[in-house]
Amino acid sequence: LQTGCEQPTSLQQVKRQKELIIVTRNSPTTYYQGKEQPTGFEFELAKRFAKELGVKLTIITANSLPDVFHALADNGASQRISLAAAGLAVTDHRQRQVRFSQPYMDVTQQLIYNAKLKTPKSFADLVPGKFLVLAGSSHAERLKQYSDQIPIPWETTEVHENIDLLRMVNDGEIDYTVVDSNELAMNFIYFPNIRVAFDLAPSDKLAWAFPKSVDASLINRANLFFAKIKANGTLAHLYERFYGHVEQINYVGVKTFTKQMQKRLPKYRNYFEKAAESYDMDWRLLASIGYQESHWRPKAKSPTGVRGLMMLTRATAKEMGVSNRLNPKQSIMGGSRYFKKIKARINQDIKEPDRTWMALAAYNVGYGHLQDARKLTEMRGGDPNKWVDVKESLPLLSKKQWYQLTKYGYARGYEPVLYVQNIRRYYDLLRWLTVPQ
Ligand code: VAL
Repeated sequence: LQTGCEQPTSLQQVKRQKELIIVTRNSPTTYYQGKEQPTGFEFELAKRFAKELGVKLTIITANSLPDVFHALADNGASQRISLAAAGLAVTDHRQRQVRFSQPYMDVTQQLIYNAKLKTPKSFADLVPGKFLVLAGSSHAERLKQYSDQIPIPWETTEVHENIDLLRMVNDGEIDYTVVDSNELAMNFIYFPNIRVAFDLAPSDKLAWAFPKSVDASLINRANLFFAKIKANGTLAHLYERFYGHVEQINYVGVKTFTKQMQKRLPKYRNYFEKAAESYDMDWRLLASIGYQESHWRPKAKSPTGVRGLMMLTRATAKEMGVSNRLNPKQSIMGGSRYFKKIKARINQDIKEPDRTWMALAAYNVGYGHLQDARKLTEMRGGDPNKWVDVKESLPLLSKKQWYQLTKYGYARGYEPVLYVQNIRRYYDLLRWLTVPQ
């Protein structure tokens, strides 16, 4: 009838303008500039959604949470913003202002305090001090609901991000804050003085927010997209990439690490840098391997006969031209060269960073076992080129029903998984705490 004059749907609109414009926050869990390109969990999701729609992605960053919602509300006007992808929790209050997609992640709000304070078991235990949360956040909304139980005043800020609040608690500038569990998981390794007091029930669901006035077409398309990436493992893969390896860190480990970074590492840093230069690698990765192997102790020894800073076997040492395994320089050069050699054997189809994780696993458990685990991964319907899948199969190498199917048989398959996890956490710390040369 009058199709020609009808308003385009929100989905048609995006396709016509050939551009998906989203608003987000610049933060570790959402969107930030990585070493070479932008990254962040929300960015990676949005990038894939835009690709699926066949349009280009444009990012607008809001300076605060209230600004995220203003940007959405003003959307019809000039900015043409389609949605907000900003780690947003679905809350009652917000549901009156915006429309949410299906959730893509569950998180828990956690009360964070400085370790020198007494552990609060509940709000009633909070002692007078500074309690700060993000303005307009799901956290502020939750605190309002609990207000009759909270004995001290709390304030909100528009000028900080949650990462700042964590640092401020760590440094004793404030006493309490609330952040989401995913934000804490990703960042607490950098803040040894913060602790979780308790969870603020119930848990929250994170979703994308759309302008209230919008028709359902783009939201439906986003829901389809979420259903698809849940089913095909993309979401799990992204989750592992951003949050996977920090889960099991313990505070003692971080403290010892940072202590040894000042005490032992300076003596060997030079050798790691030389080795990295010779073999075209990041010295901080090599140093992380060295820490995992021996805590940077050149005279380390194990009952199985491996020794030295990089814990080389006699055979490997010989192959790498190491005449004295207890000489730290030789050990570092030899170990790095050996790692390089193993890495070169890893299937060319495996992309970074998975390539590095697989090489580390092979360095730890042996190349043959890694290949076995990759075959098991394939048999089980996983992707043998993805670390997130292969690390599920490695532990099966210690179970007979599985190892009897493999070429190289039994292996302590849990070890390489822990090994890689530890090294990734040390590597994160070193990248955070050292300035590149
Ligand atoms: N999830 C919180 C919120 O919804 C923050 C971290 C964005 O307000």
